[in-house]
Amino acid sequence: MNISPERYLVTSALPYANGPLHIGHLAGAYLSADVYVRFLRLMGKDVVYVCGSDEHGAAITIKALKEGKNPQEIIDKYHDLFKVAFEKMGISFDIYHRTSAEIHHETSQEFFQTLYDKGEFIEQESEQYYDEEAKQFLADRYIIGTCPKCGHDGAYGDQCEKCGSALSPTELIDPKSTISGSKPVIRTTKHWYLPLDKYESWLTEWISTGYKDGEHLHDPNDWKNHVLGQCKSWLEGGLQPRAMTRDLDWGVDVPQEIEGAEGKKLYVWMDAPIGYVSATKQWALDNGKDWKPYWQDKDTALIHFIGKDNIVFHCLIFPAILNAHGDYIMPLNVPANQFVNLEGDKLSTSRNWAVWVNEYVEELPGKEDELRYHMIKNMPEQKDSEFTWKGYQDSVNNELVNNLANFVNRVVVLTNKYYEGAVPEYDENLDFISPSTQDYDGYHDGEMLQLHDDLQDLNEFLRKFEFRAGLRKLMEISSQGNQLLQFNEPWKQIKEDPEQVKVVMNLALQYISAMSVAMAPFMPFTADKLRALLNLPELTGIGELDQVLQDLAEGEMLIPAGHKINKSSHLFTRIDDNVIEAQVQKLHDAKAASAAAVEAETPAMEPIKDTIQFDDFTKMDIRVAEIISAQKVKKADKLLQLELNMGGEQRTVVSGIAEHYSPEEIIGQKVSLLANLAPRKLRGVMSQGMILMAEDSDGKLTFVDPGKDAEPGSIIR
Ligand code: B3M
Ligand code: ZN
Repeated sequence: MNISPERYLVTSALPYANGPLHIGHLAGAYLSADVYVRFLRLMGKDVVYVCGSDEHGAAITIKALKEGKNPQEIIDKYHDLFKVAFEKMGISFDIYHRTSAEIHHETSQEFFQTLYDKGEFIEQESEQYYDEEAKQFLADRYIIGTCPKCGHDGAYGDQCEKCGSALSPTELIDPKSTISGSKPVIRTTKHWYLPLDKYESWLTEWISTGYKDGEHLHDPNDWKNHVLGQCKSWLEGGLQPRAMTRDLDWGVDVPQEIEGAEGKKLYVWMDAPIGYVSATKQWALDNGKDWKPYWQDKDTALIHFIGKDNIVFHCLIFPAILNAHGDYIMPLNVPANQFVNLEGDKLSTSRNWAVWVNEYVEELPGKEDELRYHMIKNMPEQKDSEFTWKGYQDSVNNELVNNLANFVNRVVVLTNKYYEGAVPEYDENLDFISPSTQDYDGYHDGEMLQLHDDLQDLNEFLRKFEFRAGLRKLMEISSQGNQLLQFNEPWKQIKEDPEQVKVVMNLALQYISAMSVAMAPFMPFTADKLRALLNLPELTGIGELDQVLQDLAEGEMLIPAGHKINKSSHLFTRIDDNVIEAQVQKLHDAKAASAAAVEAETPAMEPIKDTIQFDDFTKMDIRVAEIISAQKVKKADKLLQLELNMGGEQRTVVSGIAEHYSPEEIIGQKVSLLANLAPRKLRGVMSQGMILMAEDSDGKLTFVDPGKDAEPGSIIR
């Protein structure tokens, strides 16, 4: 594998434009990628970082249906929200694109056409659910019914969210279309499939050895274990042909030249990853560049940042598509993250258990780096992690304020106090004990080399996608800086040994200068603040870390003697308890409100009684009857005595409806009568049957009305 590729193409998963962004998304695919690309740029690498909104698929149309809007309104709304959230959080895409763009439709159609022309697809007929009222085939997510595994009655056609089972729509008991509510029927439809089974052997070799077509493309040891594990388990389970088209009315059209394309769209997982390519094309157009080397030159490192739920698509299906096309490189790595939980529970959009990025940046403005810091520190790199507001507060108060901001503040304040803000010149030959090496020799130089090595370690962590460790290293450097001051106590020494203090203060200033660059991948806004405080040039973000390393290796100063810095201002401020308490309260309130809304929408239903056989049902004789007279039953508030016309005969029935209907208003009402119920005496009146009534959750009764045209005496079955 080439460890210093000519260029990098870095992607973050395209978020579905059907709901706002929460901190779990942020930590999964965006902060990780952003730290990485900022680092690469600071090391002078050629890197393009692309992303955009995923605007197709059932995820979008279902949301539109729920909100009574059209899909275009939905994608516009969330695309705009994403752009604001990402920008505010400093996610430094080179382009944030969208899959509804024309260039994307063209690009994905070309892809499809190429695969089609090369004979890579197989055509297959399948039986699929069709909604006769809505006149359309139903995507798996459009069908709900009862889970055959656990009995949950809201299971989707592809998955039961209660028990987690993967399902196919035909397994659902009592399926219903979510579009019209009607019962769907099975129809035959034809689609183009990518025969993944055919690619299984090269995919297996590529994943487990890094070799493809005799070429060594990557070292599998560089891939995360959980990513390899998921791939291997898919491969061991055997790959199946996968449909690359859908019967839908929202998405990228199958190229119309292809016979049978009418009404068919590309499967969203066929078009979405090609969104990375079309975004790169648009970026190239906007910047006068060529997009091709980024996707087609072997010297490019293609890296996909995603959450763990997207692994199979990025490690198996998309590579298979790229390979089938023939002109494209394979991803060098797919450093997927696991999930973030929130205050002890899974993040959930539907239960409104989330910290929403757009709300965070509004409610805690200027604290973007605090969130970045805390999320990177707890990034779910290898296993799920947990966000708590208390943990966030501790990170800010104990680490950012007490360690980092405190160190910087002491250095800046003392420099202003002792040297009127000018970086002190020092005597290079002045030797004294070093806290880190316990050595008397070449104190300043030794510390500078130590700093170099620490930054080199930090680099190495970031290169290996170990962002938590990289951040820890940064904070260790800051702690060492604090120790430097603590150990040498310049505030005491300034009287006794001012020459020694100059060495210490000069060194401390070199430290914070180095940190103003090294922190930029993690906390770009704070890096800018610190640069301003030090009166150093604003970061371009290009090549500066590389320069710092070179300077340190060569003993060059990062901030020269005599350079004037600015007056102190605080990099971070403490987060008070009330801020945290308010956020936790808000979480619980939002969750309660959404639970209440769900309950209001779906009144608790009484459980269905035990199954009966058809024979049991046919024993009941239910007839249409008409009320011809009604009167109150003496000494019984609830009962009415009714005379019914049942066609050939007349019946007397006593019914418990007096609290719901007055005798006058029901004359002429057609009812459903259980006519062969054994007669029973009620308050001295023989009742010959029972009128069927519907009872709502408030206990209100209404007639089961067979309709005014129903003939008295007709059988109901
Ligand atoms: N939109 C799924 C998701 O948001 C999907 C990712 C596409 S990446 C090409 O998790
Ligand atoms: Zn289930």
